[in-house]
Amino acid sequence: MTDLILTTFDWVPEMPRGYVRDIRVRWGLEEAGLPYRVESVPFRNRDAGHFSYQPFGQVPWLTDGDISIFESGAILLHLAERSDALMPVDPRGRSEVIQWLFAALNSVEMASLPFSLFKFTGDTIETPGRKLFDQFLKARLQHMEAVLSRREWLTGAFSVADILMADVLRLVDRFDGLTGFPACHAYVARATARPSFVKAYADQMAHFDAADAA
Ligand SMILES: N[C@@H](CCC(=O)N[C@@H](CS)C(=O)NCC(=O)O)C(=O)O
Repeated sequence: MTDLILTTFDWVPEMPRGYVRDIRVRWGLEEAGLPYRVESVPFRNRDAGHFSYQPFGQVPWLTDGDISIFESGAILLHLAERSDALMPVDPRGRSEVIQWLFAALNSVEMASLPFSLFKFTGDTIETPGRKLFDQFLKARLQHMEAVLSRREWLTGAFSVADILMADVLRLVDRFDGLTGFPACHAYVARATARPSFVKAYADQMAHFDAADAA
């Protein structure tokens, strides 16, 4: 029996499948070769037990023995402490990974979420607010385009920062938001071609397919 347990929903609608954030954790666990198992909580009826692990009633969370962690970024940092396949051990390398991990979540995902949510809901109504959100995202993508046109990975080697940045950009790409940003698009393609991502994606899809079949 392994100590690492990843918890995700038992079922989600078709639309988010392949993009539920447990994929970030699965991907990291696969890159690091750490053994783990997956447990489920109900998507429809979220009880107090669920909120005691994830105060927003969301997924994922990870338990490692008697430690329980929510927030995909925090979970990946926790795993990175256990494997240099996810973060180098030298102080400079570590701080580079940590800064890019926060950049993925706080500078890029923060700008991309409104765009993705509009796309998810199928809302196409042009409003001044919507235009502002689109411009905000484009500005962030322009800066990422400049960065990614000069390097293969965000830091010296593939790391948890790439898992987060690639996953954030992957959702933008799903809705054709990377048109005009070829380096960002190529980065997503490069990252998601990694065997660990391919397995993580297949496992998430199989998890939700199994729920349909049950
Ligand atoms: N910042 C959180 C976000 C978690 C999150 O948005 N989870 C989604 C699944 S991808 C969720 O649980 N959605 C259901 C809800 O918000 O009610 C993280 O990165 O872990």
